[in-house]
Amino acid sequence: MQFNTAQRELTLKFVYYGPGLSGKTTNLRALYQRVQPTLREQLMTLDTADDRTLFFDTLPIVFRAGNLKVRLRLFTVPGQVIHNSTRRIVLQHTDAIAFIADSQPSKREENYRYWMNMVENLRTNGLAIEDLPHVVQWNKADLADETSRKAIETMRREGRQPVFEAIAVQGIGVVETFLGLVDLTFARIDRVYGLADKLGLTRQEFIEEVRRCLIDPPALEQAGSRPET
Ligand SMILES: Nc1nc2c(ncn2[C@@H]2O[C@H](COP(=O)(O)OP(=O)(O)O)[C@@H](O)[C@H]2O)c(=O)[nH]1
Ligand SMILES: [Mg+2]
Repeated sequence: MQFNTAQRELTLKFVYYGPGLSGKTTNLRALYQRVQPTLREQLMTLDTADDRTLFFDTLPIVFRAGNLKVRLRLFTVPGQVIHNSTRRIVLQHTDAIAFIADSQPSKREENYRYWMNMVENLRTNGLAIEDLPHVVQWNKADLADETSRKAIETMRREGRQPVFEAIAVQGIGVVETFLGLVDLTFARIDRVYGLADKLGLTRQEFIEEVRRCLIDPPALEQAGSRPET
């Protein structure tokens, strides 16, 4: 988190992590479509960039909340095994993580491997997943089977983090995941930095401002996550 008191500017970094092809880039594309055009900057993705050194996607969203300027910087990591050093670098100074798991039964093992890979890469950056706001999105719900649904239910019951289901390619569940992460992140940095006091902005007001950035935002209860983590 960067908080520039003089400029009243808050910058938060969100990383979408997960195995290759789980739908991280698709999440950012779908979200981009739902952000009010005046507030979104360029979405840069590897698929469209000619520059081969660009190994991640990035989507900045800039808006005002009260008299505060908020910059949300969303990143994805490349999933391929060979890009681990890039994943590690993208994770530096991250404020929050959306782990995009693939609901296809054949991807069970890979989801787990990439979760462990993320934990390890966080550790080398001096970060711990337990201390970071994070949500899990089970994407490709259209390709899930009974065993995937059971795994998702189990994870929900364990209650370590908010769990969302999505079909990112149809734009389903994408905004809910994002808002869940925003909410959790604000709660966390408020607790650590007393942000609400410093900004004169409550968590509810903050999430309302973020919802205002979106076209056709979901109802609050759908976007909600657990109240405190
Ligand atoms: N069936 C299905 N396909 C999806 C879904 N989300 C993404 N995809 C497809 O999965 C492939 C990989 O998606 P992409 O976003 O590039 O994955 P990334 O490697 O995690 O960035 C693409 O062909 C997407 O169209 C989904 O919810 N359902
Ligand atoms: Mg991608």
